[in-house]
Amino acid sequence: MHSSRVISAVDSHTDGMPTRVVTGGVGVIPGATMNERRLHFMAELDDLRMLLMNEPRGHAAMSGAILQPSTRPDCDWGVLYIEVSGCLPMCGHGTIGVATVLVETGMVEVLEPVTTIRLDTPAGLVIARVAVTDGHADSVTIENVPSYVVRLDDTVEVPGYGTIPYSLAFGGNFYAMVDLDAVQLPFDRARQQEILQAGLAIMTAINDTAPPSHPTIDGVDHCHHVEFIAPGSTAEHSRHAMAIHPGWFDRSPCGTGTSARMAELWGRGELALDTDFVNESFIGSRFVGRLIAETEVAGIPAVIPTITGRAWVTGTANYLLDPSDPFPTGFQF
Ligand code: PYC
Repeated sequence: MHSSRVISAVDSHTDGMPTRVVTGGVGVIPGATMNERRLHFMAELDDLRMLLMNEPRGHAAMSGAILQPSTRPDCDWGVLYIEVSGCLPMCGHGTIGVATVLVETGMVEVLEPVTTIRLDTPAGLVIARVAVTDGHADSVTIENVPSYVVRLDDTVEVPGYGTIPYSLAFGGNFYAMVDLDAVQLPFDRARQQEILQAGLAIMTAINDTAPPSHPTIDGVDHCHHVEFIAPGSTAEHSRHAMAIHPGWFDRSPCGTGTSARMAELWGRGELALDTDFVNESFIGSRFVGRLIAETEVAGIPAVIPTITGRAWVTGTANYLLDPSDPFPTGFQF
């Protein structure tokens, strides 16, 4: 066995969506903040993301998180989110996976019934409260970054689809929210390729004509997620198909997407603070969200969401790179 790299990881899934939590073999990424580390990683170290996310070590819907020492004195760990599509500023299912792994491996001091972990993410401080019984992480509630509406009831011209009504909100990433009826497709996984094609066309049209930009987080300036809202969804219980660049669906109910959706409903006056919102994924798994406070982002009215979900550890591994491997950055199929 020959290896030029050895990366240690604990694999998990959050309500169906994988998070490969990298616990060793990376070293400290340069940067004074986690967002600086994210920008440095994307420019200089992206080979590592591709090695761990692409086939054959990952797959077309792979997701992960690299643990780092925190850059701020008030946090326990820093987190860099990695996916097939790049490095997200924040990932809800990934944070629930990270918190579960930190508790179940003893990488934080574990307190019962609740272990509180403060995480330094590229999008800002995220607090994870883990319900623990006999060392087992039963569920995780994350307090997410401020979430806000960018636009309500706008339209975009989408080649092949016509004029599509949508709203756009930030919940850690930017999300376009579109009624599935607007692209005349049913909420049916048998039609996933058509739904995906519509989602990719909508995000391209938005990015070409009116790309969003976060006022305080550098390099967060595009929409790579389209949340297709299923018919019959309400401000209490919503079902959706989350189409993500470059071509996959979130299996989990998407923590940052749930946050964006709650910000949108709050912006419409349809969701009050301290009220449960159940968000259901394309595979039927659920997160429970709440808005717990109002705040602002560079003068824009915003809300603080919490998201509750569950994750399970699925394995531990050392991922190797043999110097003669013809696919050192993997491949997408
Ligand atoms: O849970 O925030 C999330 C997420 C983003 C992309 C996939 N999952």
